Order: sequence, then C-alpha cells, then structure tokens
Amino acid sequence: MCLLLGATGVGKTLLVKRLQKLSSREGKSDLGDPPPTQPTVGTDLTDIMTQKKMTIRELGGCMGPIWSSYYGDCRCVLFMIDASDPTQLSLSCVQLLGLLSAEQLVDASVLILFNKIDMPCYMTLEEMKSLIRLPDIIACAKQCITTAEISARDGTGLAGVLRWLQDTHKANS
Ligand SMILES: Nc1nc2c(ncn2[C@@H]2O[C@H](COP(=O)(O)OP(=O)(O)O)[C@@H](O)[C@H]2O)c(=O)[nH]1
Ligand SMILES: [Mg+2]
Repeated sequence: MCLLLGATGVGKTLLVKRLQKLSSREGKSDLGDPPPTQPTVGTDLTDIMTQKKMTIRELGGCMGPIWSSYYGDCRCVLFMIDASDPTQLSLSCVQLLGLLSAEQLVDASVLILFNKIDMPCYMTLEEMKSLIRLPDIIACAKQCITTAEISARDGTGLAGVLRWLQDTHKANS
C-alpha cells in the first residue's frame, strides 16, 4: 500500500487519475485535458496496473490530524506540495516533518512531489529547498527521500513518478 498525502488542493486526485491513465496506455504520451476532480472527503483508493498491481491510498488534506492511523503497513509515501502556493508551504513543511518523525514510517521510501510547475509563478525547487531547509530535513530523516518536480496537469515528470513507484514496489516485495 502506498500513501498519497498532502494539503487540500495540491493535486493528489488529479495525479492518481493521470498515473492510472499513463500506466494503462503504456508510453503513449498524450494525456488529454485534465479530468475534473472533487475535493476528497475521507480517503480514496486507486489501483495502478504496471507489471504488478499497486494500490495508492489518497488521504484528504483535511484528515491531516488522523493521517497517522493509516501508517500501519505503509512502506511507500508520496508527499505532495503545491509549488505555486507560497502561503501553503509552511503547513506542508509541518506535515512533512510530522510524517518523517512517525515511528511506523521509519522504513518507508518517501517521494516528495512539487506539483503545478506549469503555473506561471511557481517556486523553483531551489527556492522551496531553501525555504523549508529541505537538505537539513533529508539529512536528519531516517527514510530514503527522493524529490521530483511535476505537473499533474500537463504530465511533466509523471513517467518518473510511475518509475519510482515500480522500483519501490519491487524493492519492497
Ligand atoms: N495548474 C495546475 N493545476 C493542477 C495541477 N494538479 C492539480 N491541479 C488542479 O488543482 C485543483 C485541486 O486538485 P485535486 O487533485 O482535487 O487536489 P487534492 O485536494 O490534492 O486531491 C484541481 O482544480 C486540479 O485541476 C497541476 O499540476 N497544475
Ligand atoms: Mg483529492
């Protein structure tokens, strides 16, 4: 089970829809218009078919206080940050520190996704790294942490996310 976490509206639901489409079309890159998404109330499960079936559980952003009740058998975490919203960055940083310090997630692999880089005024990876002191966070964390810049809207970086999921899945099974 892979958890997909992040504040409300960062693009989690759109990402899983895109990954689902991408994995079922094997390499054809035209994703088409972004499908509409509804704010996730509670939690959504999505199966992604690659060589093996993978289940991604999205937890709605408003469930932040009880995310930890889902950490039990989780070896893989996607944590999403909205790169176009400076006002949400401090919340995301606190959420990230919280999950990295969770006892149950010490063995998990973590992929931090900076989404919405198609927006005209997005923060670059370098800017966000220095704003939340990401190198220090990564150095202190017990988990193996990877970062990626993506756009769930236009598809930038999504093939890399799929590859990371496959590799992590293989390593854990
Ligand atoms: N411009 C842009 N909009 C996005 C991107 N990803 C998601 N969105 C939009 O952000 C809004 C919230 O997306 P949603 O997937 O419901 O966010 P969630 O609350 O994290 O599940 C929707 O209107 C999406 O179309 C992106 O990469 N770029
Ligand atoms: Mg959602």
